[in-house]
Amino acid sequence: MKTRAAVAFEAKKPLEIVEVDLEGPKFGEVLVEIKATGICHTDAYTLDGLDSEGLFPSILGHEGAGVVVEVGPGVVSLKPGDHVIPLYTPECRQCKSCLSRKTNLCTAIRATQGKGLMPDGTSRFSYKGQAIHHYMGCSTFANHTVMPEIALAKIRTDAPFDKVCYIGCGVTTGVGAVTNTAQVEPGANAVVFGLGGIGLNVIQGLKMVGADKIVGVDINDDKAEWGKRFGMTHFVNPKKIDGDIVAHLVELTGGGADYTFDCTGNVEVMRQALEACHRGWGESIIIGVAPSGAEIKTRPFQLVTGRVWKGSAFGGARGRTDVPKIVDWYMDGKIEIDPMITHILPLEKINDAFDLMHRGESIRSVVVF
Ligand code: NAD
Ligand code: AHE
Ligand code: ZN
Repeated sequence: MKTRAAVAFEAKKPLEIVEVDLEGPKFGEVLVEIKATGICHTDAYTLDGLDSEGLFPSILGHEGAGVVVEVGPGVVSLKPGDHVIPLYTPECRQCKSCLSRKTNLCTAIRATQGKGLMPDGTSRFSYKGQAIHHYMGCSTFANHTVMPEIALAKIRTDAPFDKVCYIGCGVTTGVGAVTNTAQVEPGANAVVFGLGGIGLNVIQGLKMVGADKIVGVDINDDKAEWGKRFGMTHFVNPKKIDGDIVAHLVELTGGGADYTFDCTGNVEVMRQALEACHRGWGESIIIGVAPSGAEIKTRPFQLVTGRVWKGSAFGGARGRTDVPKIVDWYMDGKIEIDPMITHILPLEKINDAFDLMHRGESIRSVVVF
């Protein structure tokens, strides 16, 4: 079939809207009509050529929601008409990682996914006879995509696509980093670095679990109001304080934070986040994705004296199990999504979404098909 897609033909070039060819679903695969997709900073990072796994040409996008159109042979858990959220972290429930119960990082199809291919080692997308890579196993910047069954979460049919698509990455990543990875307890104090589409969801997760002091740190003053809107109690712009940001935050949190979260992808900020933790027990969670080749550093003494460095991918969520529950949280008013979706655009305007993000003017832009 033909479908409309925004194709990344080259790094650092705008996406081009073209009609691509899409092969139907093979064994264990599902054809999905994407109804809406968010634009996450990770899409921009890959488009900017910063991802060591970045491939071109490809169809980016990993924060979508849509409807099952057709299922391939062997598919048992989905049928045409089901509403789904694509999962860049699948949940096969059979691999060593899934069975360990220690991680959400399912390994069933990770190798081919990282090569921009379906599990059988081929692509379903092509343009003028040339194969186009899939992205993060999702490629939601296309009106239709093919996904493995294990990478689709079935969700309730009354949830609005243009809101719950955000659960496909940003909401789950932010809230899940608090509830799954850090397991923040009521009364804890926390510092969140970077108040964008991820950081604000960390803040709403912290509020939800009953954190006490919630400090937001951002170099963009406009983010202060946004943070307060979702539960931030204190705002710090590192450019506007006298002296060292770490010392400032340690003082503000009465000796250091119980939990800190990096939602910037900047390795200098990651170090600040670790060092702003309380001696003896503070935990720092890295969520931000750093450019290819970047490395983190700190004095080992920081760890010897009890600070803990952790990372979190997709908020530690097991997608097929947890995503439908997070959709329920949204539908029941336990978490908010609507105010964070600052821009709704047609596919033809998708490059504007990247510009808005780079200028710090959006929280989340969503493309509706
Ligand atoms: P965003 O662009 O919406 O927000 C980033 C925020 O960080 C902005 O408000 C910006 O002003 C702020 N910032 C930039 N430099 C800063 C600095 N030096 N100090 C303080 N604040 C600073 O991006 P996003 O969509 O929220 O994504 C944030 C990061 O999380 C990205 O690196 C993205 O790739 C990553 N991410 C990771 C996962 C995961 O599973 N681990 C999932 C989604 C996104
Ligand atoms: N491909 C990059 C790393 C990119 C990365 O860390 N991705 C996160 C999700 S970001 C979503 O917006 C992730 O889940 N990583 C786990 C995984 O298995 O990819 C690189 O450095 O090679
Ligand atoms: Zn993302």
